[in-house]
Amino acid sequence: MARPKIALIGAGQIGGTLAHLAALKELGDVVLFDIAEGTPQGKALDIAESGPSEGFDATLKGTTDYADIAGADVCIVTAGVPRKPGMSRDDLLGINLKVMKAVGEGIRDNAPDAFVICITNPLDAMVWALQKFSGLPTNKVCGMAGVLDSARFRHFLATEFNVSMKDVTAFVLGGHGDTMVPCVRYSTVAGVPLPDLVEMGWTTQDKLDAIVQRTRDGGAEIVGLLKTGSAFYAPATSAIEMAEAYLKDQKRVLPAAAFCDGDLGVSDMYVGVPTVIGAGGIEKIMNIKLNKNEQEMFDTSVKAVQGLVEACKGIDETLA
Ligand code: A3D
Repeated sequence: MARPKIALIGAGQIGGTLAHLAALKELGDVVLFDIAEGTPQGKALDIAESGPSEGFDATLKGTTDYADIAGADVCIVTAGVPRKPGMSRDDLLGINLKVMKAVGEGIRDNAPDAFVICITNPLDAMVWALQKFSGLPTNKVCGMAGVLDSARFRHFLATEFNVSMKDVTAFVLGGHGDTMVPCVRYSTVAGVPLPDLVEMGWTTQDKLDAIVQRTRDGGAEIVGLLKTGSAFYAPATSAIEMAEAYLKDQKRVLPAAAFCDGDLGVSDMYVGVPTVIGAGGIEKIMNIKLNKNEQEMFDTSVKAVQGLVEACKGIDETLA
């Protein structure tokens, strides 16, 4: 059986890391696409030359021609520009919307059967626009943010409790922005919810609140340290987790920016929700119950995403 084909649209910091991880995990053959002539070809060759030492057989090809992504099983989109210090994700909207149009059409014309994972910011609005521009089914187009935000939350919690990352489950709902909703009640250490751990004296409410805020600011913290761009190792790892769930039909329960059609009270919009990812793409959205406080935070987050979607419609009339 032929190896799966993984097309990475954007060969920058995240794109290069995605290619390396996909090859190391032998998820399939990799095509790196970018408009910057030389960058995708150089990165593909560099990573391919690590194959003999690592012992992987995946092929890597760099290209500036969309024809090379033909028949891709998975497309991961990072094309666009990242944040610089002082910028919000929303500041990227105008530039990256134009990029989504070109990418959406490129995928539509060359890889219409692919499972598409968008990473470009502002995430929830860009994945919405990408689905519209590409015309692919909504269950085959999603955005990566929740896996990363949840991983950051889990990392901070495991460090605070001094327990294995493996035993900390957590998830984050809503838009990938300052209004994201880390779900404290649904986050656990080996099944024990965080509020119980506060009662048990494992941490204090103040410390937990600070961790929630640090999770919300997780992207900005890295941007502030790097100064020249945004996070790329953990974002790439998170998207690879989603791609693997699709390619291996793992039915993983992962938070993702998924198209909501009445789910969690949201309609005709992409927002971060718990999903099941398998061979059918986004196979299911878990319609979890939120309490009053969580619902208010979720509504605020949804409203922020809605504002960005409206801004997209204002910029490109074909989206209206
Ligand atoms: P960067 O290293 O600048 O790579 C972006 C690449 O896109 C560059 O190589 C560009 O040449 C290329 N590009 C630009 N326009 C096009 C086009 N029309 N077609 C194809 N390629 C193009 O950025 P990065 O890899 O660090 O980040 C990529 C995106 O991911 C940015 O928008 C970030 O804001 C976003 N990001 C999202 C998250 C989430 O959790 C959602 C996390 C981190 C970064």
